[in-house]
Amino acid sequence: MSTRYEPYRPQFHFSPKQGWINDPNGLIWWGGKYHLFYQHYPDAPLHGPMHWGHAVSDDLFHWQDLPIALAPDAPAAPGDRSGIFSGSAVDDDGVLTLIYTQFTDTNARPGYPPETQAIATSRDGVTFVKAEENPVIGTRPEEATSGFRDPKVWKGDDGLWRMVLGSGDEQGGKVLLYCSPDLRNWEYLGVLYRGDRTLGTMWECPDLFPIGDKWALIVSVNVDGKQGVVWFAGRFENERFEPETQGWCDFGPDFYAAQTFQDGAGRRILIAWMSRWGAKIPTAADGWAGAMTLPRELYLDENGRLASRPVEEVRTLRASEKPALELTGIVPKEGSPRGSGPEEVLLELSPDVLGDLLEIEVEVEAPGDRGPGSAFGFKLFRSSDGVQEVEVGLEAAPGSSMDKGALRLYVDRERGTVGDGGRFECEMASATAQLRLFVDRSSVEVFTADGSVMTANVFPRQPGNRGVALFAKGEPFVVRSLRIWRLESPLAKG
Ligand code: DQQ
Repeated sequence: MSTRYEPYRPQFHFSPKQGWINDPNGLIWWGGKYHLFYQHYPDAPLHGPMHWGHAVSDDLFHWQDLPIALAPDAPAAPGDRSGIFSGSAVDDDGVLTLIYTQFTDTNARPGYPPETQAIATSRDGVTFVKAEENPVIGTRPEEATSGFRDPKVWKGDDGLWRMVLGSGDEQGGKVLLYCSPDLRNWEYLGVLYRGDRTLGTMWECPDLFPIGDKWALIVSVNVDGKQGVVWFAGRFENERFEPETQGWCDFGPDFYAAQTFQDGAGRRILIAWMSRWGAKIPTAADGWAGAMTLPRELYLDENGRLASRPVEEVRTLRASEKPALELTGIVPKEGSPRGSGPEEVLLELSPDVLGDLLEIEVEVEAPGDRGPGSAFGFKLFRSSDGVQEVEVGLEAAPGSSMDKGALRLYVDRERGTVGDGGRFECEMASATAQLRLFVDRSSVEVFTADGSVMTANVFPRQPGNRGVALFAKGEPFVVRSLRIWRLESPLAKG
């Protein structure tokens, strides 16, 4: 770790010491440890010839860097961008096996297929050897015109390996399905599931997994400038997937290329790249770019929707069991303004007291009809004069009430970041809003009690912009409880 002060360096999110990272790859619980591989270009904070970086952890928060697991072959010509694209990991009878897309830069290597599937193996979980049989899938099916990448592999109940691959054509995204007895000989079983143009024409990083009594499929989509991860939950029968419900895995701007795995305790855990293509990345000036989201545990809610909550281990980051701040029953003053009354800052918290790594838990009620412009929430990354800040709030559409389900969660970072601005929203489903916010040096993740999430990077304009304030405007909200914990940095502990 550089000894230089890096104001944006995430403390409890994984980030590279130097160079670029994007998609998480090869997530697996293996040899008694969590393994995180990731798309990596070690030489500069930009997407160059891709490698797989590698780190391990006992608890999903304290990561130990290991040597690069997979590196591109020697360049065939100057500027050759060929490299190792995304993929997954399995335990093949004690052999840790990585399955990835070999991306070939056809300018440097004319005549080669641009994307083939390959494998590499390791017995010690540190050193990997590319298989002699590569590529294990050398040609794409004719119907897959827009891409052929990002293999996710698992073992079926019948003992055969299955692989999903991302693809598409001008009509929409597609997920292709393959089957193999030995990870080396693959049979194409056809299109598992396809979408229409409303979700883009190329689906990246597909993942299909059982959850509850259903199967879920997630895909990363890029449509009209919006990038994100869509989930479908439904049935997987006769090598085809039939969705019953559908939604977004995260409503924030910085969440892409998610991958899941099942850990030793049987949990289905998801990690995503906490950024997106084309993002403004001010940390590049410090020589690094990109971070991973908090690990999230997935579950199906009572309506058959795929929902997320932070993994339990996040609680071990709390600096003390008792919150640094605990308030209950903040009720509005008699005669609080109705309708679009002025904004009131209810509480101003100094970073000198709270520090800059926070978990905030709040339970709010919005009784009765809401006036227009009513909102409640937090101002984060706030400058001492309150001019620069990021708002995380709950707002009500006119005439709505919480039990009509018309409250909206929003993150507005327009005035608080040197990165990309923007305002992002998600509808709340529950009658009483419970939120859990995690604030790291350059991100905020908001989890709702009904399983939605919003993830946003924030690169504060000044390093000292770390204030937190509670605000309300318009129709009164009742704060049933507010608890704030200081979090300890896993980096400080090494
Ligand atoms: N990132 C990888 C691809 C994948 C894309 C390249 C998604 O394998 O499709 O770095 O972010």
